[in-house]
Amino acid sequence: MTHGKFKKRIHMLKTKLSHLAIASCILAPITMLNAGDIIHDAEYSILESQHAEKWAKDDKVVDTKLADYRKKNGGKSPNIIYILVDDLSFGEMGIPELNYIRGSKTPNINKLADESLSFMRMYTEPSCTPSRVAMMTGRHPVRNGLGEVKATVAGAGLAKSEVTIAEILSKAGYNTVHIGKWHMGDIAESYPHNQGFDYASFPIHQQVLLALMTTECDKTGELKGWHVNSGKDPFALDSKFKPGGLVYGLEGYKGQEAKEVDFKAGEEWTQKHYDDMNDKYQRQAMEQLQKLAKKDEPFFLQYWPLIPLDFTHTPGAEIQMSNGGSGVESLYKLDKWVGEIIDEVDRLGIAEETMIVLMADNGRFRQYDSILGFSGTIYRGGKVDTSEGAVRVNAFARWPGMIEKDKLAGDMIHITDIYTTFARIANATEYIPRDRVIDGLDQSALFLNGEGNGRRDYVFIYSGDTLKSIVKQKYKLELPPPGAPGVAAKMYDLQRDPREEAPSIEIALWAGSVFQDLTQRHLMQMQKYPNAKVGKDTPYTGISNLRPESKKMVEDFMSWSK
Ligand SMILES: [Ca+2]
Repeated sequence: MTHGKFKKRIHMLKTKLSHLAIASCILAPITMLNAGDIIHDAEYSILESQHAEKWAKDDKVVDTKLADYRKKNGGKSPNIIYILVDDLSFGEMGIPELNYIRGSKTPNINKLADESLSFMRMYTEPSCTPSRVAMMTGRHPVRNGLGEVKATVAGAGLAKSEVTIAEILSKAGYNTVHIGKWHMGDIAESYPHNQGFDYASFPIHQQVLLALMTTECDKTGELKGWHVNSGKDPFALDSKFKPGGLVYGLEGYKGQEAKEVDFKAGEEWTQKHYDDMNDKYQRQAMEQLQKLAKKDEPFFLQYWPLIPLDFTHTPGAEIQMSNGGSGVESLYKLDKWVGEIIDEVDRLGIAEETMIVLMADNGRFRQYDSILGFSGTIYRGGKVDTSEGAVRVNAFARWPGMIEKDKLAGDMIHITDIYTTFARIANATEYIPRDRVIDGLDQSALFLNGEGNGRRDYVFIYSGDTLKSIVKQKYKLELPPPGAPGVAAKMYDLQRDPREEAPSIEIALWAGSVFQDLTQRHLMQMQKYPNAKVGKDTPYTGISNLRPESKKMVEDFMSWSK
């Protein structure tokens, strides 16, 4: 191919929807879907058409395994514990060899890995809110307006119209509890107890507001100048410029208003509050586990800890890891907590009735590497990037007797697949909505039949609402920025170049056109099923005991947004 032809071919990647002829013939399989089938991304229908026979056979095996399991357990589906670790690159947990290299320890998570199927190719979204939304809704967050991380008060969040995994499992008879980080909005409809959980204990915001906007971090310069009293600027005229009156920890029961807990009017948020909040979530996770295990129905316990994100060492605490970073120290603590939970599952005698899945939500917060002590390990970049370092994480699934222990799986899997797979394992697939695109694929054959039974060989990587990268098999395309020439598209062989350091023209020459088709299929389908809107409301609705300073802050916020 001449350079001119190549350039033209790559350029077509950006022409989006101009080639209707190709797209309409490619879209045909979608329109043929029976009403009642889950609508997956267009790319999935390409795979399905090539593997329908094998997958139907495999599905029968999965159905038999699950039916036999329920028969042995009085008709009950298994309990599910889902632990999501924040901002941790692949290799930071579950792999003892890498603990040595990093000067860290994660003995309990390493033991969990030995008892689990470990996923070698788990992809997430590039940051906290998007990954959490993807897991809860089975959809890329671009589809529901939550592609961006919400850092401060926003008056926005997960819309009521989204159908969460907690709602699905509730319908199937599960008791559902969420403990810890939520980070999907500061409006009533977004709160976990209004999105399918019977009970939830969670901070309304994330760790920038909880672990960095502390008086300690202001003084040490880890988050400069945010505090209303930091520095005296005689020329600062706007007294409303710096954030104040934030709401911290909430607790809520399904159908009721939330209550702010453990914080009084006029109090200052400190590192001690953050430490206490973390300790409390671990305590509550243990208490809820004990309570849930006593009930007749199966349970879904979701525990999303705030640590290892921790920017200041707890005063007086001994540094225990040779790495010494605050995050690495906190990971050691979290590892102990994970061990406590797993030991409790075993002690309660429910190990064989409980599937435990532990994974990270995205790569490390690299801007704070020097404090946290984390690293990208094998991959380049960290959260908010679209390199593998942003979206490749460790993930483990343990279910004795049902998931083979001490195995690895090279199959590609995405965080949205957790949604669809949990639904299937809980015998609740019928509650997955059929009126919207569900990106999550059913990977129960991979979970239960092991490596080689995955159903995905592609992942779309969005940054906000912009499609930035596409992975197909071992190849990755980084789309050129708007206005850049087509040849600026970079392609990588992720096995030869896992750090994405040397874009390969040799791949681009043959793969340009196939990536173009793939992109078009995806975008065409998005026109057919338009993206939904983010939920919007006054911030801090649905809280029964707002402090006066929080009410004032809301009043100010609403005056700006008028
Ligand atoms: Ca995160």
